[in-house]
Amino acid sequence: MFIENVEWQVRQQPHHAMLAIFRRKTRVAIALFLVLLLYLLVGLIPEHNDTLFGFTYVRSSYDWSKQPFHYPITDYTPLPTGRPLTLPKVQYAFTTDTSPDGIAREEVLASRRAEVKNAFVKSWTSYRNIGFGYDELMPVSGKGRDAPGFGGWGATLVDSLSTLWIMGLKDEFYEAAAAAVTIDWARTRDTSCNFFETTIRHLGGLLGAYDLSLETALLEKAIELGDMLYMAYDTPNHMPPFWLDFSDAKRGSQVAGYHDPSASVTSSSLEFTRLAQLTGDNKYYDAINRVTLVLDDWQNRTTLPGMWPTSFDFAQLQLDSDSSFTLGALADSLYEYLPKTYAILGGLEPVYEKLYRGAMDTVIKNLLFRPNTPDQDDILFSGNVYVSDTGPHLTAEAQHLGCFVGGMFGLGGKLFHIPEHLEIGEKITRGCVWAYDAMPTGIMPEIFDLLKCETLDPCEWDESGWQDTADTQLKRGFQNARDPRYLLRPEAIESVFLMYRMTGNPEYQEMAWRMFQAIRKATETDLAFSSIESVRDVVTVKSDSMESFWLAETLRYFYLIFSSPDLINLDEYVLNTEAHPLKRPR
Ligand code: DMJ
Repeated sequence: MFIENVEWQVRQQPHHAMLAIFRRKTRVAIALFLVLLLYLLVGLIPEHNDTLFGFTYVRSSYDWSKQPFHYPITDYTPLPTGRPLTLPKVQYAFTTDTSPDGIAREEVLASRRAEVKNAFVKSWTSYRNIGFGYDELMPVSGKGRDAPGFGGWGATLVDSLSTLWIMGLKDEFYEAAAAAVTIDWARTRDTSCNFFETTIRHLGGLLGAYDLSLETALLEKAIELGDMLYMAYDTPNHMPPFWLDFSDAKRGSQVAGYHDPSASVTSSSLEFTRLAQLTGDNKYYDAINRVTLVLDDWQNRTTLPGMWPTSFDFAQLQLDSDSSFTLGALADSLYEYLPKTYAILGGLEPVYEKLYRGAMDTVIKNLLFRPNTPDQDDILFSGNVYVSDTGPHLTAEAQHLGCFVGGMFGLGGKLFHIPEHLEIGEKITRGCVWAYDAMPTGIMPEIFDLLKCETLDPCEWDESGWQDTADTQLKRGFQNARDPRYLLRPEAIESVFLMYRMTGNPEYQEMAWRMFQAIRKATETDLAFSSIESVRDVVTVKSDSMESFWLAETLRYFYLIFSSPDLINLDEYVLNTEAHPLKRPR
């Protein structure tokens, strides 16, 4: 049997071998077929797609992360390490009032919240139906338009994401997010983009929406954009320009500007720090840290030590001849980002406290003024200083853009234990509300001049001085309303909201309600809300413009002030200058 079997095996061997070869070939053929099938299937999917958490995420057609710097950086400064410090609480310790009065109050707030939400839904729905994908809706003519320097990437779409989430409009949020994660940053008619605006609105918008929803595709889209914006630092001295020119960035021929607004080239620290924290990639932090080192180096070498001039010569990295100083237009968020960057770094980088304290000491001594008013109102404004050979000269000009200063002083006061700053912040915030109440529409003008007291203390009303110099159609104390427009800006309600959250004083909610009703009445159109030509005319002329910050900031702050203090708790989030909530480290 054994022998027979051996024989049989011997006889069968060629046949077995052939069968084995045949089986192997079949297996190889099947494997090849499967590989081919997979290849064909993958080929059917557009090259750069990825499906993440239900979104069809589409990669941009140009990958900036693959492009090496022409001015390479070898030693990245890493994010500060260690346990985040336990920083002082920013928010007032609110308690829930379950008494009948407390319940009645909650009903009032709920109805105000609903009215703000209605205004948002009206604006969003018109944008969605008419302007979707454009940067902005034109709220009178009912068209979409792209804004110069905004790339046509849908500024309103991206800027609105976190408000949609906060207001609980989840279906709308997911629809908008699904569109946002398909944006192709390489598809634009523009040859360059505004580095500052794209950072605060688009990058801030995506990061804020990610921090709220944790949808990974939003972070992926933010990283793509972050990699593009990071190219702005590929200049000979690694200082960013105002415009990120795409061809120059690819060619390696970028240089920073000789006379750029100081805020534009310094206000990326929050967004880039958050990006570094979320990705673990220190290159983003290194970039903004280089700018911070320059701020530190320059702070006490300017003509108004403590502050930085309104324009920067980053090309030659030298303090230029500009001797004008303001917390308003062109410079604003440079200062705003000092305490905020301190907070997002968990207090682990002390330079931001040092810069803030140094700057605000100078502001208090030189820029703040008390307006001369018949009622001796206990309010303050921040003006502009020009330094000549004879020293600093203060102009008592107030700007709507400068109304964020109240909130900034409050935040600095809380984070750095400076009670005087919280008081100053309250007075500045009340100043802006006073200016709202002073106008026939109930809205503060874009820019105006005031009669001022000599010091920050109350002073006697000077009727004849005012009569001689002022436009006497205006409320006493105003010299003029040099730029009488209202552009749907947020800064006044921003500070009112922050003050409410920091002090717990419900008076701020009443101020906010007055402001909201005035703005709604003066700016509403059939489709949405529009900038107006003059806050002095009760019958308003609409200028057919609705910038994305109306949905991102103005309405968000109005909504939040009437909401539970736990919604975007300021001890958990820090808001970028476009009001996008970024998670603070614990
Ligand atoms: C917004 O884009 C930001 O708040 C920025 O810091 C200043 N300008 C507008 C709002 O007025």
